[in-house]
Amino acid sequence: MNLSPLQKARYEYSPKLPGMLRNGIAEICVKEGSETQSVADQDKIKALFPNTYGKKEITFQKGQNTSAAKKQVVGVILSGGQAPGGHNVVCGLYDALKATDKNNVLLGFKGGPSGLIDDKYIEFDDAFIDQYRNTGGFDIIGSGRTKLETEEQFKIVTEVAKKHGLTAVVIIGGDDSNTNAAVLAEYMAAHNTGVQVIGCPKTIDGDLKNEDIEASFGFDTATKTYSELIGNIERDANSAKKYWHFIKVMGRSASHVALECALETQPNICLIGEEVAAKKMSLSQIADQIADAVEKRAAQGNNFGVAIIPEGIVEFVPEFSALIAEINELLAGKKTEEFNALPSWEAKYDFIKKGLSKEAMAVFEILPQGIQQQLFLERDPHGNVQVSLIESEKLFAEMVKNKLEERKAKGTYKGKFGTQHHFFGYEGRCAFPSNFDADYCYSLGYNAFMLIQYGYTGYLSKVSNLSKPAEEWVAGGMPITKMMNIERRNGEDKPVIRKALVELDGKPFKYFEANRDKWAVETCFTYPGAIQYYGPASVCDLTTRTLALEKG
Ligand code: FBP
Repeated sequence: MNLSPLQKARYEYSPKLPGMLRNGIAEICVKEGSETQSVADQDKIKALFPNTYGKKEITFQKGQNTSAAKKQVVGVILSGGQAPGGHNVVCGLYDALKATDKNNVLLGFKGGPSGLIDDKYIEFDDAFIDQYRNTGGFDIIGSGRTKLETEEQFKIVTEVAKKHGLTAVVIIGGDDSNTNAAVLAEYMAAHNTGVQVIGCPKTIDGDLKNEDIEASFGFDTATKTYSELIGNIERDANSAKKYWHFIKVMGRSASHVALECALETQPNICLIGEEVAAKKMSLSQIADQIADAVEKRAAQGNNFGVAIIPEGIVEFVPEFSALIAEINELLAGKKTEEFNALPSWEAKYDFIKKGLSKEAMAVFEILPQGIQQQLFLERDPHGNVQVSLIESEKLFAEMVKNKLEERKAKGTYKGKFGTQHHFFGYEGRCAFPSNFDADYCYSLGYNAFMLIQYGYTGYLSKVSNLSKPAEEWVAGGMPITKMMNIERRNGEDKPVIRKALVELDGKPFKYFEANRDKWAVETCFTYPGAIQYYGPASVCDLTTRTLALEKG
């Protein structure tokens, strides 16, 4: 393997554990808290999880380790999109497992949840693990988006577990994967398999958080990476003074990533999907809001600026979601073939016009042609529009341009409007984890093994008090059922972990709201610079503004 100087140096980094886990395995004991209840729909969740519901929250503390000695064979999978720090979860799990008993075994199932079904795995050893310490990516075993959710899959997993003598499975994933971890834990308990299931909270999107889980791992590094790039662009914009930059950032649904980047970089505009939905804003109203800022800045001679657009924005615009729903319907089943066979865009446009309602067509008509075509070309395997592929940064740039031309014609606007577009997503998902993510992830993995060793199942590895130095972090576990409620999914009532959207009365949004009018018109850019790995803790160990505001 070719190693960069930073990679070599990062191998030497010792991730910081919470103080209570630092005294060695022999001195970690459990303090049980009170029994838990699900956040809503208690009776229904209890009925669905008779073996794993209502268990106690637990915290680890310094004291005589009283866990039963038993050989552990643990399987681990990475599930869903990459997030910086995933390798350290595996390393922390491995180190705790080997420190407890060197005969314990850690198997990594490859390519995500499907690895557990197809029985594709490797057994980790020191030499292999050491190549991945403190590095980004999920390439240690790969990841995938197969969902482990059906009874049939659980039966196969039980067989695979039996074959290897697995005592536990650790699932590193987002809200869906951890929901499925809870269902698998219940299945394993109900069938007396003796296999425990523990989850770890992952996603750069930051939407797996609640009163127990303060942050999902990867959010810190990904947002720092995007903020560095946005800050660089702001400085370029402020130097050249000739472009408005429209920057889309990842976040499939919630706008936490966009909001954090805005708090870090103070751009002129940042759209927040949750606010757009709450105010039922139309595309035209959003474009007007941006055009107002462009116009005010132009009046001061500032024909440049930066606008952050969250990836999931269009789904929050009610009229746009209604349009998408109609398009999905219009092309359902065989109608896609019929549509694709039409000889020209004009013929296709005619087909669309006949098929859509008047309201949907009115929205369709205001979209730039490139976006219109995208809506019909980029489809997922179920034939649905792939909303995350819509180039919303271009959509809004184009719509704002049209608005400004109208204003120019009326004589109210006299500026220049040159645009550049960017999409920051994959750039941040495999970055070297920040010190925060390196420490947090290692702690989550280490802690996950302690939960296994103490016999818990259906728990999420929980490390909290994260806005404080690692020494003061609190390690423990929370029954996943505590975070669940019933939601409608694909026409059925399902028990799920509630996805955390941006709270409009939360401190991070309130701070943004209190400052954004000034940021829109003045040039208040801040330049966070690159993630720092070495140097004073006040620079290197800082976590997100979101966490600082929420917990500060
Ligand atoms: P997870 O929810 O699995 O953590 O993935 C999040 C994410 O990075 C989103 O921000 C983005 O929309 C999506 O994954 C992209 O997925 P893919 O890697 O399949 O293109």
